[in-house]
Amino acid sequence: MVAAAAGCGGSSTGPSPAPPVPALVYPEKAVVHWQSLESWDAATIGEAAKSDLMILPIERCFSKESQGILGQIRRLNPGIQIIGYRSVLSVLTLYPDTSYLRTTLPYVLDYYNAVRDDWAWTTAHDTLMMWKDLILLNPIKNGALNRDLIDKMVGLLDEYQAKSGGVMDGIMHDYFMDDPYINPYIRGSVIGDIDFDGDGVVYADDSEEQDLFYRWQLEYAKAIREHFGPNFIQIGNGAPPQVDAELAHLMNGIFYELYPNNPWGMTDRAGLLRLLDNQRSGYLSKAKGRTWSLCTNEKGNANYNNIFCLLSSLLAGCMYTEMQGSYVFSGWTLDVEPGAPLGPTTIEGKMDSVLTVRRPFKNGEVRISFYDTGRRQLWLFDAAASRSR
Ligand SMILES: [Ca+2]
Repeated sequence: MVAAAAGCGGSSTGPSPAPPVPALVYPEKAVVHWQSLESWDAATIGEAAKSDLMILPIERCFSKESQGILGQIRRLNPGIQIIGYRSVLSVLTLYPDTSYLRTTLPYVLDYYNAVRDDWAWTTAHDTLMMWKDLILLNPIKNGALNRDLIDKMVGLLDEYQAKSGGVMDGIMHDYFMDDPYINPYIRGSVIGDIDFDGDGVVYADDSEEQDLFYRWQLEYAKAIREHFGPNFIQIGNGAPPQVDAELAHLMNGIFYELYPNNPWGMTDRAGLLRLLDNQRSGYLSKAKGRTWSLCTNEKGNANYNNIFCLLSSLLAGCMYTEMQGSYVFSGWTLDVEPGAPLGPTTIEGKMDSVLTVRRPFKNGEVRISFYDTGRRQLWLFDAAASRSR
């Protein structure tokens, strides 16, 4: 744990000899906080330090205003992993006040400038936006994969890691895409069609362009792996890491957004079965001796989605977070103390009647069951199960 205490995350000089991180406390917590840390008091810092992993926007990881608080958290929990969140293949438009960015969030400004010549343009020469203020970058340059862009992104990450003493233990990619996504709310304001390679054939009709779009994302993840080594944790959001073994193998964990339904509306049963399947041995690669997936749902509340995330994490051997309507960490409210797992997760029953997923722990049993429709029927930690054993 000395390496983590010293703030050493990934290394550009090769694999760091990090020991496996044993999970000592179940359930395993992860903090997800996509805002400034400035308002965190001692109590919040103490609660955050109870987690195994913490995800912050990449620019917040590298901000001087965060360093004191991140240092306190590392002192309280030397095993915690600090992960920088950044959107895949895109850049935010800049607010006019760049002097604030220069002093407080310099990574935002340097990243913006680094990729300034890589914006994607539509057939009508409009900027290609994915979300409000988020511009898609072009994965294709001169008809081939835009490797310059990958080099610039990895190079800037390396520069900031070095300057900060390796503050980040890994990166979260938000999110991998099968195809470019333009949010329906802004589609009306994006004029023209997608044509990354500018050959006059729009993306929807250009299979070579489609292939390069996806391939770029794989090569980006591969470049980060090669540069920062096997113990630099990569966590992927989006559908591809859940279904594509090639991409999953480049990842060490999956960020399950809006779990169990995910943004594309799976049934609760399908969500849990997918989670369990993804955590099978060998699908994701290990970093620091383990994988780093987490169940999240910002539409959470204690008795529904948050507890479902917690129970699912115990079944799948991953982490969970609690959220109350936003990506702002506000502490822990659930109180489940299962102790260590005593055996593997088992699935009983049938898809056309009731399906039950269970796992024994020292202090009881996790049990989740579903109706034939895939809707959840029962989800609990049953402490009585240990007394009857
Ligand atoms: Ca084209």
